[in-house]
Amino acid sequence: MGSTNHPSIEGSVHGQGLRIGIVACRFNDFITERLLSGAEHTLARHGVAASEVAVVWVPGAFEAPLAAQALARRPGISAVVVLGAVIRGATGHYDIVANQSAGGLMTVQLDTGVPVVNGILTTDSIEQAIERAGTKAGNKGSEAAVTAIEMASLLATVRELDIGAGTGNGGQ
Ligand code: INI
Repeated sequence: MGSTNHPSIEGSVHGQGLRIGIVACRFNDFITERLLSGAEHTLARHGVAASEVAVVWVPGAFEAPLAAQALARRPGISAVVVLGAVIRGATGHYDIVANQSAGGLMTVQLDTGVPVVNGILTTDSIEQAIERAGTKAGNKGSEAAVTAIEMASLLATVRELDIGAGTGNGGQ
């Protein structure tokens, strides 16, 4: 992308050598089991070894940020994928659960510097959740897995970039 003579960087989708943590929510597990299956298959297809994937189950989306933080703090973790389903029709506190979990995940990735991919579905109905869990709207677990690989790759590349040194910012 771009036409000027400077490095233009995108992450790759090659997952060899990456170590991925997955947080899966038991709430609405009819949906989240399918998201997990999509994520696991996609990681494998992109070269992530099964031995380098750890799946951690939590009760619901509200608990996901804390588990994601614990995984992200483990040395060697390349990225964390979070899979859940918050369905408006099924809950009175939909907005709280959906917003707090998303905000918490963002905080974790910014605090730790480890990509945390939000694969928590937020839908108005169970039907919409099913559509996004391996039927007509694809599988958001698979998409989250690819995003995790891309962001892990991107950050590794950016951290190795040979720019900034000697420009007065200490190469930070
Ligand atoms: N958790 C979800 O992951 N999805 C939901 O749709 C949901 N609903 O419907 O309330 C939900 N609630 C549980 C919540 O995540 C916590 O586990 C609970 O509040 C205990 O902290």
